[in-house]
Amino acid sequence: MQHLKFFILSSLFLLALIKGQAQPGFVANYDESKVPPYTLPDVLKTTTNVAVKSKETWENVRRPEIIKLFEENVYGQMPKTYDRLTYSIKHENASAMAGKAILKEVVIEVVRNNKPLKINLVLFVPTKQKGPVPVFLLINNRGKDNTDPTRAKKSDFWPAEMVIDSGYAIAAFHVSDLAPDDTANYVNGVLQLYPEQLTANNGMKAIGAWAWGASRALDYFEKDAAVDAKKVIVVGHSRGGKASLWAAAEDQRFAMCATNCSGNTGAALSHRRFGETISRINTVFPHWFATNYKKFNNNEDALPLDQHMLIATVAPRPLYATNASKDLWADPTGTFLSLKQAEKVNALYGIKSSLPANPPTINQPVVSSQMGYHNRDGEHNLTAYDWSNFIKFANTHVKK
Ligand code: GTR
Repeated sequence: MQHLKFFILSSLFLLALIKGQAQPGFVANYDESKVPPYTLPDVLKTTTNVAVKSKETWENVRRPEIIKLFEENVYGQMPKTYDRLTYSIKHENASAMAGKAILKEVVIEVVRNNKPLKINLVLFVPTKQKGPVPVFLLINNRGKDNTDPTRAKKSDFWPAEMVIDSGYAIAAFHVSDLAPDDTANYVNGVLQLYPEQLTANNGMKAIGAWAWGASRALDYFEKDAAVDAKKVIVVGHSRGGKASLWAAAEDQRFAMCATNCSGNTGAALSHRRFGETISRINTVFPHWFATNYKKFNNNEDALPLDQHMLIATVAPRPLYATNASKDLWADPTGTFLSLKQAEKVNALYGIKSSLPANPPTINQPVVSSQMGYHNRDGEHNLTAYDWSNFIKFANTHVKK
């Protein structure tokens, strides 16, 4: 009996550890009445307290200031230069998906200081479409079989057929090509090209590396006439959703961002301390964010920022965020509030803000607004439902 109890308890602990939710002594708050009072920095007020009233001041002063704050305190620097980027097509199939698509398996090679890095990109382009097409790019943080180029295995995590049928190209790369997702090995990727990042307190780590990889995929798209590099939609789920948001913030060439169930240090507000918190994420995933971010463990009130400001840096480009009803860990309310706070940047561009005043009910997607949102019924995941709304949203705001 004792043995059985021990077995069950240790299995549960192991499961929690795998899910990344175990941290001794950590109890997540899921009670709205226990959210502490907090004050968010205003997206439209500079650090020297100047009100931002024009898109010029936003673009020249406040936006760069916010990006700097996130580089310094959260995700680390984003290296912008390299010595060389080349690519080769490892495999091509002109009649993939029963003739609906062209498959390209691309190897992107980036070199800096004589050190090479290879990024494997899977790309399907619809055959029916004339001219360059917009493309959805997934930062894949789950199994590589989710983006099976042979299509023997199909997965709603990357529903390539559905996206192709909707007239978009679809691409993906795996995070492990940039930074393996573990504390010991994350250095064995792009950080080998930028070793100075490893010793800097504001050096990028895994999430920064994945976002950097998304920009290199975009560099490739600029060389491929089949896709429209001005219409690249960067998509990520959860930890990948934190990276897709950071990629869209750092690289204004991305035309749209989809950040799915990205939660803490993704789209949700940290000041709320609802569900996952900064100390919890930094403890269980010490290899994700810059060393400086650890200063804010159990110290949210000292943050000179919050995630609404990051969302604001994507504006006026369209952004779609999601949650799942059973995924309170990722704080659906805090995500919606974050979007609401960021919405006012669109007004500087004369774009009407049209998110509802309160979070929409479950399975009520808001797709007409420049900032879109839904809270899907169900668990923490990236599903065909989520993708179908990204497509509807992109049809309105990107494809046109
Ligand atoms: C969790 C982590 C979240 C989220 C998630 C995932 O364990 O706490 O921040 O990133 O993993 O990526 O699925």
